[in-house]
Amino acid sequence: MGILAQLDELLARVRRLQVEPTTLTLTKLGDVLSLEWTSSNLKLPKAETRPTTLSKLAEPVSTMTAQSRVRGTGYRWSDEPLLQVIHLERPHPRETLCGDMALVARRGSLLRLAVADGLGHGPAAREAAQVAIRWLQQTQTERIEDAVLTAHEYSATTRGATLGIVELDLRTQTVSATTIGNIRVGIYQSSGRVWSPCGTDAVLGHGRGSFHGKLDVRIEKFQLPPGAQLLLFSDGLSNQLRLPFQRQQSLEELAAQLFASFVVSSDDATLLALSTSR
Ligand SMILES: [Mn+2]
Repeated sequence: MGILAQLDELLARVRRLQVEPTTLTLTKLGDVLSLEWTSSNLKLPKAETRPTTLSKLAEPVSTMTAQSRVRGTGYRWSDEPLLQVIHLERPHPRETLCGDMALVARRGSLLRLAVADGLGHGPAAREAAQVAIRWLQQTQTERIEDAVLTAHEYSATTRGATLGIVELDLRTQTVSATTIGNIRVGIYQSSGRVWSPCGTDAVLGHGRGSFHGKLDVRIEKFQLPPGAQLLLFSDGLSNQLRLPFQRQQSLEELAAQLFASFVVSSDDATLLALSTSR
């Protein structure tokens, strides 16, 4: 499929979210064209009614706050027509800046994704997330372990952040991932979550240099099953997050549905969704 056909299909999908993309960016990297759309005020679908057994456990969900100020960004690549990434974020209801930040960076056959959640919310949380993501951006060519340790070191001057980071090898469909603190990383299929890395219960930027605070970066690998979705999300979305029973038309719609159904009203919220099959 040529990039123009992809663009057509993409615009049709984004239009189904009842919004025109505010910006559309085409970038040429060698032979590969990358396409990125951004919309600063996505309209979300109605939250899906959750089954009673789950809703008892679930955290309260405010559709009021979910319906506004959701920023969406989508990524496609001309040489990988089935690969796509969607990033949705919304700041804490009382803040203007989101204290979560995300990274989507492709280098040849490697795609690196990250979500950083600055502790608390507001400008200081944003700064912590920004420093972590900036250093992860600058260390893309390094091994994930080294990239995380560098981000950890430079985050020491901030209030700290939690982190989820994933690298997908597009040739082998192998996912390498870890989490530092409570960012959720998971591979989901229709039956539910099939895999999550164990990660480390720590905070990026905290305890640097101290004996007990030494950051243990544990990278785990998993083969991405065909048709699965890879999700990264901050604790602004409920840990109860599951794929909806009704299959969505597109990744854009799936991400918007998940965001609307599982966003919590008391925090910044970020969802990164990757699919290699729709
Ligand atoms: Mn948070």
